[in-house]
Amino acid sequence: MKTVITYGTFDLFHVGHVRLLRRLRDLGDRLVVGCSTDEFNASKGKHSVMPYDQRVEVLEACRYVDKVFPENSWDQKPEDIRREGADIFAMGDDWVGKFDYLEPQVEVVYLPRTQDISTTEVRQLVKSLHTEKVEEIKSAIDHLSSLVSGL
Ligand code: C2G
Repeated sequence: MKTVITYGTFDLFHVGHVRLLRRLRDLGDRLVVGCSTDEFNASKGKHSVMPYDQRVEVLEACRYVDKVFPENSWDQKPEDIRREGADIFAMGDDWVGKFDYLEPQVEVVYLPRTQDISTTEVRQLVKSLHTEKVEEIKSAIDHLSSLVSGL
């Protein structure tokens, strides 16, 4: 039984997350995921749209994921690896080199990220759609008030 361990925020779960988790699961027999808590993200200056409980619920519903546990700090990884009996530590390659210090306790692997999709891009898209909608409403109100003032 080969255990793979990974970490992430997994906010606004998207196809990039799915493809990474599938490839990670294919590296072993069991995939365990450390999900960053809202408090830990706040300490990183990061604020996710989905609260921790919902991000965990989504991860647990993903068939590639066998277990989810909270990530509260940067330095808990060696203890997590020991507790879970992890054989492989793996992340997307935006973290390349950052976790090499975990060898030789565990094999460290970085996988190519999925291009052209990220939580940041999804947030920006939603924001631009929102702004667009607000502009539309504003011009409708302006049009209406000009009609009313012309009566
Ligand atoms: N990812 C990917 N392709 C994307 C977007 C993300 O493969 N298009 C991968 C990232 O490389 C990461 C994982 O999905 O391995 C989760 O990404 P985030 O939720 O952005 O994780 P992050 O906030 O970077 O947290 O202790 C480490 C941190 O918890 C990492």
